[in-house]
Amino acid sequence: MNIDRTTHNPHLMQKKQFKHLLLGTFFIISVQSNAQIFKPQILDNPENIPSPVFPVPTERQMQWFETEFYGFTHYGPNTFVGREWGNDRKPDPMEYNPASIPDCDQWIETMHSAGMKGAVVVCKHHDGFCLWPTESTDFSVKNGTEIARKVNIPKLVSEACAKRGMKFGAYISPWDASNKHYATQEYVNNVLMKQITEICTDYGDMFEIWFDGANGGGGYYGGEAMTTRTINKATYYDWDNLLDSIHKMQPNCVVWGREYRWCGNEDGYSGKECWSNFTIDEITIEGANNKGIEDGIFFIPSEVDVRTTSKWFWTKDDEANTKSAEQLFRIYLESVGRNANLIMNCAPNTDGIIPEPVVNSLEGLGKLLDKRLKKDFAAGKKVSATQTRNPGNFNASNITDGDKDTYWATNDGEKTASITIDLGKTRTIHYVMLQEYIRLGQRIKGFTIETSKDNTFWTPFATGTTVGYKRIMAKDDNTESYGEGQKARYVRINITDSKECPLIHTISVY
Ligand code: FUL
Repeated sequence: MNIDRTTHNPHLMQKKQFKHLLLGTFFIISVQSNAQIFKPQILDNPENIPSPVFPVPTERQMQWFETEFYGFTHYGPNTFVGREWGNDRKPDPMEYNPASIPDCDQWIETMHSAGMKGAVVVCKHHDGFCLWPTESTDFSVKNGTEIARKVNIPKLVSEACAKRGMKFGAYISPWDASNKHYATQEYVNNVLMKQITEICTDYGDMFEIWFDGANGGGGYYGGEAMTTRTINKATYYDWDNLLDSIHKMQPNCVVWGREYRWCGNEDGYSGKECWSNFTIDEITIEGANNKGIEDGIFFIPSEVDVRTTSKWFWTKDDEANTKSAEQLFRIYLESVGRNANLIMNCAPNTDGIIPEPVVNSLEGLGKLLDKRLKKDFAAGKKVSATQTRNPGNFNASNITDGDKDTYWATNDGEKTASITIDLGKTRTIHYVMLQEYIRLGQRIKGFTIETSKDNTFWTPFATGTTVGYKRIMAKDDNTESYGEGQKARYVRINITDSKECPLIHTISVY
């Protein structure tokens, strides 16, 4: 593979940014002491743009964050044999046995009704079966039943997404329990890489690729059932090389474990304090996946992965465990509302459709999102702030102008401030949503929210720590129920601590 590690690897790029920052600082110091001789460009900042607080997101990470909420489909041989992993069976392509062409349009329509903006489709799970006609192995639809041979799941899903303007992503399990080359270099170079290449070149634009850290060790491996073949996950898959190659094929696609991270649980919540800052040695730091690392030097935001039932693959019995729309709404608040993206599993059944109980809950979720988080009482309303960065275009009115590219800021060194929004009339407030301008880094470390009917007497609403891309605060940060709300005309946000001058592009009130 022909790779340029410096321009395509975000970690090397972030290291480079850091080095430039240090060099920049040195340069400023050295030119200042020789001010008569040089007129340094580096000090020109006519718009008074605040300096970044590193690490900062790449453009593709920004686009990923803006996708916020999307679906996951676990479907394949496991669906037909009632297993979650399927690593203990002799690989048999006939096990994947759809009676008719699966209705992928129904999958995506269901996700759309829930308010999702994309779909990540399992193309190959741990059992190694490929749901598209790959050249990389015989264990695929190519050697399946008459109907299976006509079905290409990534193709059908990508087309259904494109039809609705939804984004497309893919899951490919690096661990392959049936491939006889697994644990050798041959597997990484000629099996896994071939599979990734096929998926990244044949199905249009991708926004995310999921690699999964699971590795059961054992597997069938073409005859030697359950032989333990452990690998060193940190080195075996040659992550840097994979990352570079994927970006060459899919420039907008973020890569699991490198450009976004697993949130540390499958129960649907991110930490109340959640930093996108991280390190790649997270294993050594307790709880780091869930809350990030305040001073981590890499920008690797969190993604919450959750099931709508209790299993990843469908079984008839498990339909009874379908979470209610209210439960899914709470998960939304505790993921998207806590500076993480949310990927929600929608498992199709043996008839090739997402079953009715799950459809009902997802539609219900879409309705709750519309009812509770759509009409923004603060949109276009009057805002004032105790401090505003000057000179420049950083007025508090930027916070309610509906433009994510304009933001309010304070002067350098001013790390606390209060912002007051006048809603124009008394409203019943359930949620306050805050968004930092994270293109220049996640900065806020503490804030409180208060409300008032008369702009004189204030009642506490909630207290939080960091904000990031998006933080949705319920009354007392209690996500358990919708509650009564709090009646008020004025909302005041007090920033109590920040790494550097805080930058906020939007505050919404619902
Ligand atoms: C886990 C896997 O082992 C599960 O089967 C599922 O695919 C989930 C999303 O990730 O690590």
